[in-house]
Amino acid sequence: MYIFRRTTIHLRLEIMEYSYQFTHAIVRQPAKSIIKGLRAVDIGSPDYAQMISDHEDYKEALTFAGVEVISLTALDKFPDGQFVEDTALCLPKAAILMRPGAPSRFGEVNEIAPILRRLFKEVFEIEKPGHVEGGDILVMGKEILVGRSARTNASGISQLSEIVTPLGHVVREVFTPPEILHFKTECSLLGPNEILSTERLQSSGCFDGYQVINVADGEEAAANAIRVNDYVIMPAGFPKTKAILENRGYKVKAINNSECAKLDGGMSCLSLRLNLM
Ligand code: CIR
Repeated sequence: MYIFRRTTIHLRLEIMEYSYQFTHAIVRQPAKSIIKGLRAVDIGSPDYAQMISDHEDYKEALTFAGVEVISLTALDKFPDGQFVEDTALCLPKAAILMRPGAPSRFGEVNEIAPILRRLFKEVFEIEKPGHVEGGDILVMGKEILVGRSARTNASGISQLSEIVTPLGHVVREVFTPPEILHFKTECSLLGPNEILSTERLQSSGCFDGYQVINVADGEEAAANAIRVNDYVIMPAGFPKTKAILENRGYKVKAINNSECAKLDGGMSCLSLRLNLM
């Protein structure tokens, strides 16, 4: 009995640690077609040279945090192709291919599938009529929060739940507020049980049971960050939130995100983070 309990505790810790301990990250180079990328509100065309330079900094930050970066070539036919996070969910034991809710992004999944099939023994798929985009998924160890949104529907969430339950996870369905693209546009995993969030997302009650740190007022876009091993990688230009995190003991790296932000993209959407131990 004692041994069983210890094993259970060990597995729980392991599954939690996997949520921010990574060995690899997959990114895709931005394509020149980014100017045609999807956006909720047009606040100007992204500057390609700046985006490439930011992407280099992003890859460097990932490397600095201790992951091996797998950089895929740009895909001109998919203007949003650099936002690889939306195409798959990578768990310790398996990968799940998503089915984006944005029709222009369907084909991106076929582009990432062969790479994930090489890296994972088990690869599952979300099927019609389900839709899920990775940006709506927040893995908190055993529990996986999935936000229903304009891109992620009930069928997709229930398929995801059926796939991940035998892998030791539990899906909690939450709701992405209509004014934001993805659930993780406004929140991120920081540590075991700890989430960075905007106040407006937290006030929906979706984080019951978790410790929540709010971004500073007026710095809502800082909520899309990623914890990678010992570092939190966040968008630059949000000094108050950076200070909040540093005061809590987090090591922070800030990366310019001005161009991706024009396409509603941020730190999480630019990579698929994997633990291939
Ligand atoms: C889109 O609308 O699909 C892209 N322009 C942005 C995707 C951002 N993805 C993410 O936050 N996971």
